[in-house]
Amino acid sequence: MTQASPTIDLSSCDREAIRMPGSIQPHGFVLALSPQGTVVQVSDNLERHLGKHPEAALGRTLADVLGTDTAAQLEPELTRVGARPSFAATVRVGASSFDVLVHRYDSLLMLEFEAVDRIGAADFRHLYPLVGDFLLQLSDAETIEKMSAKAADEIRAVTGFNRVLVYKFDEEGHGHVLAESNDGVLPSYLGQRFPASDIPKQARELYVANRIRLIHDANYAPARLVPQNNPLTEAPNDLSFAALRSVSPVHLQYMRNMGTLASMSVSLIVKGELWGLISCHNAAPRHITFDKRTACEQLGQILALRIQSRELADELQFRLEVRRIMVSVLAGLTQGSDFIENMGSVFPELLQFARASGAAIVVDDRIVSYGDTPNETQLRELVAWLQLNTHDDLYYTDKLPEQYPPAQAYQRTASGLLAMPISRIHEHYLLWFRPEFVYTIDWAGNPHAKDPAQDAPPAPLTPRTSFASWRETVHGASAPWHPGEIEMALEFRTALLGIALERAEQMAELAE
Ligand code: BLA
Repeated sequence: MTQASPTIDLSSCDREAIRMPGSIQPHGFVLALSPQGTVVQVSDNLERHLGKHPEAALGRTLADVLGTDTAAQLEPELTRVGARPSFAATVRVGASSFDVLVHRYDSLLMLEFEAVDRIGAADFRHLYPLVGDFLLQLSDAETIEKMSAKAADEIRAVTGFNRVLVYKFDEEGHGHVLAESNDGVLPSYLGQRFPASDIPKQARELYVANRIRLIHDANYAPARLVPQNNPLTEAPNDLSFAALRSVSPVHLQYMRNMGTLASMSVSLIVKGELWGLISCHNAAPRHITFDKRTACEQLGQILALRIQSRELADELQFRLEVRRIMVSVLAGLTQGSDFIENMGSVFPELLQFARASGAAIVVDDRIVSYGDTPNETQLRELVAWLQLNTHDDLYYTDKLPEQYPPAQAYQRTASGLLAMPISRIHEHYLLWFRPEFVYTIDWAGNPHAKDPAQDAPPAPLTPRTSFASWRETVHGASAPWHPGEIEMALEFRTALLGIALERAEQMAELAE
């Protein structure tokens, strides 16, 4: 494995203009036509593919550059062209065959010629049964993990990549490998986590617009566009939708460092946002033809739609379950006479209610706690801080040590806090704690499970450093509080205050 090149600047990842690299990947070539049908820009690898000097093609027609037969084959396909590449034809020029993709951008008609091994035209007929079978398979899978695993298997079968990962982003953009299909050539990354910074913001934005990308050989030398800028606008070409767009050198280095020379990723868009990626890798360079890429893109769309409906159903299920627990807790609370004892008896449900690992009730001098919580002194200090600093019906954070530095002392048990004042008059609190997320992860089957801090520092731009930096990023943070949990907790509080009020009235009646 190579080390990251010292010339690569990692501080400006978010600013790299990846849509305008001014070059393409050299396994194909580009001819850009003006609205009048003249070649006005070409890639400088024309010589290699066509045996023609790039300058000699400028100012000429398609027929001049490709021959009249090929031009005649292509021209009818160039009349209705949109901003996304569509397949025009498979053409033969000299001894080589090319799939030609065409799209219109920046007032240019962009023709991309991808070298292919086969002689005949690309064939899309196999797509229909494939997509139909996949839909059926997905309807049998109950969980998002199982659906993702099926998608990974299917995409590996279509493309022959060594490894296919289904990668999900969390609210902060960090990634988590949910499913994997692997032929054993490359290491497994199942369960692995990566920081948001591994796929910078502008790349994610591009991946929402353009849902598939292929890197054919991470060792490639880019082919530059001639002239360098779009001659009609004098500005760098926007290659957002060009299938041959040259990719970020930082990412190419990352790929070389991880021992993968080819990659393809398919965006998973759920409710209009980048939910995750299907990310494929190969140890050796690999080309996937447009017809197969189209199949993968469609499988990705089907998976994303199924994920969307599954998430909606899971959310409803989750709310029902939380409500069921809430009702049973409230029923338990009306049993005995001592409120605190009553609360103590429903602790296990209380934990389940908030998916917490510790809970405590603080009522004046009395503290009752259950599960993993800070100690009594720490709890008192925390409540004193809450009284001074929080004034809402509910306070919650998944980064307590950041908000309240003394919690650094016990962040492993309590990085997340949900605090509920349970009296309108007194300073009484119900507290739930969530542990530091890093330590709750199930690393089963993951070869990278051991603590990286104990090893020599890993080389930059590798999944190993990514994992270490992910750990760094999520230090002192718990799993986030789910909006459904917060809503239910507020409802729970209202019910609890109602019970307390009823109790107080009963006591008053008794006293009369
Ligand atoms: C792009 N980074 C990507 C992509 C992935 C990853 C999947 C999409 C491109 C593709 O299909 O290959 C990240 N790939 C991973 C990770 C694993 C993996 C985490 O296989 C783990 C198994 N990358 C960095 C840093 C920078 C960076 C520090 O790690 C910042 C300069 C940049 N990554 C970067 C850029 C792109 C990218 C700029 C966009 C590439 C492009 O489309 O031009």
